[in-house]
Amino acid sequence: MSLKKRILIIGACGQIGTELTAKLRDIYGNNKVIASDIYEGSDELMKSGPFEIIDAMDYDAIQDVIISYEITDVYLMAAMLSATGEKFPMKAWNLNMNSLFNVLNLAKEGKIDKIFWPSSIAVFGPTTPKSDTPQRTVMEPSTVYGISKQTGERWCEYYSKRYGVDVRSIRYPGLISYKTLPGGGTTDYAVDIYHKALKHKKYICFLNAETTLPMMFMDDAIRATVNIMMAAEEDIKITSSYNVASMSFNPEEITNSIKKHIPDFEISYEPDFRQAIADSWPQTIDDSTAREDWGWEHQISLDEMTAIMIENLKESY
Ligand code: AKB
Repeated sequence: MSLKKRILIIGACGQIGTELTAKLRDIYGNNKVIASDIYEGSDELMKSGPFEIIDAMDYDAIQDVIISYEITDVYLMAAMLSATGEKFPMKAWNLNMNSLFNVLNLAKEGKIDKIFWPSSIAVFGPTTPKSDTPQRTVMEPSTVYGISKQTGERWCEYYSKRYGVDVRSIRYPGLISYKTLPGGGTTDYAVDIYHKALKHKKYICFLNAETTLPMMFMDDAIRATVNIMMAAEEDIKITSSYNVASMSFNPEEITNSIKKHIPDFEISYEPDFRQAIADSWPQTIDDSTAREDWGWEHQISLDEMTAIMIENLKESY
């Protein structure tokens, strides 16, 4: 582990950023990991190490923090997700693209060594094969978020090939965690359902019963993120973004998993505009390239995740 490594996380107070900050502080030491966001985060995050207010679209603000803390690696976690992006298309495009160009250009100028940038299963669209979606396939995304992630992937590969920028990326599926709530995504139901099951024993789902989507427990997502960043540069053969997968389920299947703990839990369905987004995405993902190139392996299944979620959330209700 490099003693000189100093990490900046942009978007540290969001669903992934909060847990990623904690994990990287465990690995590299609290003072080596600078958390940043446009707003302050939880007490735990704020007190466990340095924190800076940064707007991900402000190149100068990012550069100032990079210089003053001698940052080597940047994790750019700020983004507007699929459902909110459909409400504010230009805001989503501006945030998702400008923030990426800021860090790619800082790396191109030699001010940082390495970037992590998350892509998503949203890069795929209605014409993509839905089962075992391959690493390389048809990609015609139909959401602003998906278009921004697909474009971002092309730019990451371009900066890597043209300027030698070390940028690493994975296509996250829907992420489920008990620590931080997601915001503005189409897969968010799979977190909300646990909260409502414990609180009301009832949940009204905005997707229909048969909507199968790729999902992942947050611990697996954080491990994938840390592992791809630790992999040897020669093992990263894809510099756009890697497919990663662990489980796929639909609302009926997650309900059955919850019912093993809360037998009288009931779900009903009122699909809204997010149904069309979900219907455009893959159901299952082929992640064999990530497994071969840098040894990706998932650990947590649906029933294991349900047991962990219920155990950790039950105190709050
Ligand atoms: C969303 O639903 O928008 C995100 C994603 C799949 O990237 N969770």
